[in-house]
Amino acid sequence: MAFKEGFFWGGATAANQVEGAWNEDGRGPAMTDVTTGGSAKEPRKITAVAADGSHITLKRKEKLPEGAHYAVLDEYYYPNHFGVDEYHRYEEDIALFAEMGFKMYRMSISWSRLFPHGDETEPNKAGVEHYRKVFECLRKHNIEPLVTIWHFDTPLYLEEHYNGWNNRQLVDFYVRFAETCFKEYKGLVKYWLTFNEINNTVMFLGRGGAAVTDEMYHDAYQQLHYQFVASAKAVQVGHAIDPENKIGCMICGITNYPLTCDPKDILENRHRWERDIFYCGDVQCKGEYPSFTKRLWEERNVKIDCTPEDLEELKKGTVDMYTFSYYMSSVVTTHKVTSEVSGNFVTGARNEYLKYSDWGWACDPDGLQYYLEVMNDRYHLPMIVTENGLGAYDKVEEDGSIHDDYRIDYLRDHIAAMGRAIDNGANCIGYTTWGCIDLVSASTGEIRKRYGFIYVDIDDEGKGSNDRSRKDSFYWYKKVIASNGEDLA
Ligand code: BGP
Repeated sequence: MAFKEGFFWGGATAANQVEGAWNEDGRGPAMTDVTTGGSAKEPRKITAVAADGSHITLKRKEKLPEGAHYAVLDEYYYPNHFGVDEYHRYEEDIALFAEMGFKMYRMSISWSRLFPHGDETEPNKAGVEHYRKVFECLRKHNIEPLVTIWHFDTPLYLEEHYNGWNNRQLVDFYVRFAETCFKEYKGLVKYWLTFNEINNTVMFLGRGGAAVTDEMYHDAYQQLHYQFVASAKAVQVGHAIDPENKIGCMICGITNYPLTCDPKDILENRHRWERDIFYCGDVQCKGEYPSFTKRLWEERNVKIDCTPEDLEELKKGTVDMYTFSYYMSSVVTTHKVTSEVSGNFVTGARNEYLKYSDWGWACDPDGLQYYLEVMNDRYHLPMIVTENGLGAYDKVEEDGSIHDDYRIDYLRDHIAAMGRAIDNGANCIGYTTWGCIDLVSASTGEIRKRYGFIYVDIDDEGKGSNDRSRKDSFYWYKKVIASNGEDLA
């Protein structure tokens, strides 16, 4: 009963994690192209050449030393260079999505495929035409594209020569990129997201218990501010080009719980929601910084570049829908934690009521229901769950079949929870599972952390036939969609 006619069932990917073809048809590199593979235990590295010519590696977010430059080095393997080759195989993959009955496919446009350096005034035609063909193919199959304009892939040139999002000029470069997308794909694409998991910039700080300096907080809030302004301007441009456009924010959604009923934990938990979740959502949905901003900035001596004109832009550029990823919940406490877990950019106490994935992510469908209900009350906007899924090891049987009942269980429970939230009034209009086809993991760079309904025969070193095959979950999801969420068995 929960899902209305026309509910957007589908799946989601991001350009840098599926496309490959990293240096084809004029595409410029992005940060992921100088990022090695890793694992849950071994973080991915960023490769560079130091001023003296020696090869060095950096941690994510670590600043490039004076005189150094990012570089692809022969001694490393870069999984995003090949992805799962979707750049060349999109027709086959979209046909498989259509076979499952997808109503919506969430994908992103690689910024550096359209603007190889990011600061050009004219786009790279080959890049523009590539996505036109992809959208036409989706339309042919009656699949509505949902397009993320920025999914973690600022052109490397902008990172190196402009200091990335610390520089206000990025706002204009981004808006030019977004405007190009709105103009070129008018009539083909109607649903857009400005920034993927925009709140990661702040949520990521202190991951794994690392010390976070005031300067790091300053940079994070400054980068976010420029992204908010860029997003707000893009929303206005998008509406002006086509009033039919529906443009959303995309928040990394984590449901936080207090570990104890100690009022200090309750307050700490509330403040975690404010910093990690509401801060970005409020700016993008309500058009102004929330009242707790002052406290957040003062706590960390943050003074950002923010003009009265910027605040006007934020007011004028609020989003049309609230979208978010949801994988897990997290536990917050002021007490000493004896049993810790970390996953998806957060660290917290273990929740004894939940099961954890092989990568330490808490599986918590009720948390999805809770999240949807909270956001429904707060923003009164249509919502889409734009990412949800289970990263797991899959085993291919001798006959080629893949029995991924653990994935089916995870998705079934989350769809049921989403249904309960809708029954309780939440205006959720769509659900695009993450990694509907196996892809390169964003956090670890692994392929073996698989999310797909569609298996891709490739390993972490890029070896394999790259052939596609259907997992059990493929047939299951097909049934779910055909019954509009009624048949979850
Ligand atoms: C989100 C990102 C995605 C995706 C997903 C799964 O944070 O938006 O790009 O990768 O998480 O994470 P991972 O790939 O690290 O398993």
